Amino acid sequence: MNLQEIVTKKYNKGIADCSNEELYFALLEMTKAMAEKKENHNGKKKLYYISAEFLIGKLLSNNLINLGVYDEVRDVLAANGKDICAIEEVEPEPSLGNGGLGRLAACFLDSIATLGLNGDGVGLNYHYGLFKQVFENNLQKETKNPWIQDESWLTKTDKSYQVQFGGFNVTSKLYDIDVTGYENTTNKLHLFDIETVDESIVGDGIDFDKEDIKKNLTLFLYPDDSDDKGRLLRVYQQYFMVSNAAQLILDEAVERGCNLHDLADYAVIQINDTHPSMVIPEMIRLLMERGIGMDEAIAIVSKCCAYTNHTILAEALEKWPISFLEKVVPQLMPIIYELNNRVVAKYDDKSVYIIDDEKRVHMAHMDIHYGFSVNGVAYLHTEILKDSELNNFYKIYPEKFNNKTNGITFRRWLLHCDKGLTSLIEELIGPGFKKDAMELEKLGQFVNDDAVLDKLLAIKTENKVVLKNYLKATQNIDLDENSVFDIQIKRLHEYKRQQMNALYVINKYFEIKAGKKPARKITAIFGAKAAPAYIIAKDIIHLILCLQQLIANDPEVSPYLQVVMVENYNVTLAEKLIPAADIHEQISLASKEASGTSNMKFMLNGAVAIGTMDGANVEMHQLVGDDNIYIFGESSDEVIEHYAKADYVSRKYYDNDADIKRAIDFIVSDEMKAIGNAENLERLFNELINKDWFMTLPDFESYRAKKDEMLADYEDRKAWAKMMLTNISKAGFFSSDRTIEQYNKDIWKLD
Ligand code: T68
Repeated sequence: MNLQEIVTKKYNKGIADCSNEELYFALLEMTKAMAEKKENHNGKKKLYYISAEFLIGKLLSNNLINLGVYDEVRDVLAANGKDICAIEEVEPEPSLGNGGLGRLAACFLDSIATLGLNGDGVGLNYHYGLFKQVFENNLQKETKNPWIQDESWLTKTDKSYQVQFGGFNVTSKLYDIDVTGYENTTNKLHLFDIETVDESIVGDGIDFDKEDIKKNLTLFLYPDDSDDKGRLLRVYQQYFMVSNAAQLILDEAVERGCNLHDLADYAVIQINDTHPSMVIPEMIRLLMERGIGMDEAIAIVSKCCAYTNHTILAEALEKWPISFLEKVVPQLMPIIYELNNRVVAKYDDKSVYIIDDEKRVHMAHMDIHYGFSVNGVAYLHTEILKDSELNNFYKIYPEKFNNKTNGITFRRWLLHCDKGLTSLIEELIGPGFKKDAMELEKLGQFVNDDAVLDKLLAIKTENKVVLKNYLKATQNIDLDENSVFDIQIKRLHEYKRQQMNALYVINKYFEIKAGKKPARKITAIFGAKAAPAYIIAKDIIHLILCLQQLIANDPEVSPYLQVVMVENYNVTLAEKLIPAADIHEQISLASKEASGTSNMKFMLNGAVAIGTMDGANVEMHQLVGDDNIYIFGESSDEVIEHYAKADYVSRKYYDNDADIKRAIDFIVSDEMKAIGNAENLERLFNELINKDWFMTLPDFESYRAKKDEMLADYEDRKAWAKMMLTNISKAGFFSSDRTIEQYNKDIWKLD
């Protein structure tokens, strides 16, 4: 049925007479029906990408693009006086992830379907996604973030499993979301839920009774894990996810003709970070229940499971106390003990044991011993895993380690979010880049073509105006499209160093006050959510919001400098911010950002990076060369050495560098305290001068100098446009289609 037919059936009126809301639901119905028709795979082997997070974002436009009907639908709507962008606004965003890891999983599903591979995602149907951020008195407040409506992308299936917890069991219900590949097959995202979840136990905020598991199991993405109750709930969620996944995998394999002994010919499981790691003992348990002996069960599962590591930050590598697992999943403990005993019998190096002396289970260790592949997410990250973080494992299993540099889906991050740029590219090199991203290289021939460079600059300005209008309408923020848009959007974390960007702003503020005015107004745009229990991260948000207010109200400075912190940064906002960026900030402390993926999105949309030699920035730099990226700061080797020697003292930088001292002192100045809270500002001040664990201060001078150089270069508009074009032309490598082809070739080996 076409749109008009659905509208007639649903509402008995014409498209022109429908509200945007009615049209959204009609399009939802149409899209789901179209996707269903394209289903079905008959490959023998199937991939299961298990992840606690799938940050899918809004789905309407993306599905219309992938199904090849976007232009047609847009035109039909326009002919009836309707604007497809306004209809997109009706869709609530499913924010089922925290950040990069969850968004990566969503990009991967898009590429898996686009490449026609037989692979589904498996996760949880959280009723409330990542909290909605609101600013009150320049502080972050968290509120709940519902996304499920009566009619939604979810389709309730008749699949249901029993999941046993210590002392009680639950019955699951499976919901599916179609994953449409770009002009190819449709796969599924399987999201498990239980029907006893009770949304009424939450007020307006995000607090709820963490102990009533039947009512809260899938209520929230990432319940606050700063206390034991929250941490236990995480374990319940993780086991619920993997027990369902394992049952589904075995059922489907048997349906396809598997006899369980040959499971590895039918199923491959990608474990996305350690959140799904319990799938290993659970699969072993289920195979034993079905009559397979322990040795063989372990061998089978070890041939099916592959693990992706996304971080070297120690606090994120999950270690669950045995007491937690005894309580939640007592049936797994004998298996986990056995898995550990086998390691202990073989190696006399405690650092590779699954269970440590403090009676904690190291989930990553289990994955490495009992999986066949371990991968990092960018070249540098994988090298660090091999050389230091996981070196003891690398020495045992060098053949298991491999790199898979992250990627992004160009459907969402170019075709959907930057339609102007997409048509310019198509005009120049034809449509081939939509299927083969490496064709973007062909843009290289236009670097000296003035007409092309002018068009590129004009598209950027248009995108800046679109962002300006959107932020005015939705957040009452005023932007100046003639200023430089310098954007840092990502989770708030000290290692990502938003605080260093804020110190730059303060320094610039002083320079302007002293009469040293920038050639053009600078708009420093931030977007970031802080984990609800991450105190210093919230203090950094407070600092940025206070600076925003202080500078906006200072007539001496505001013509030259503006700070904007957008509220509730999410995928939808990213889609508007990224195409409008001139400069993007990738300034993590070298060695700490495993890869980063916003760096790739910005590059593809013609922004120029200022960044450290960290994560995938290293590969970006290699692709575009010194002349098209602004690199500063200490190298990862130098940083790792500082940690090893414990020789960094932030106080020395504060005492010896007048600019640094002036900027940091300003945080606790009377002007700032008149706007913000002394407690938050003082805590941040003390953290910076006494600890600064992620070494902001040693890199500050080189950062400041590099950014000033960049801003000066921006004034040569032609030279800048060349850099933009070069970045776009080299972005093909970062397509998630390339990443997925590599996963398939080296790890999954699907037909
Ligand atoms: C990110 N990790 C990496 N983790 O930080 C980023 N972790 O460099 C990388 O590009 C991205 O993964 C994709 O590989 C995360 O996003 C989490 O969100 C997370 C959440 C809970 C616990 C641990």
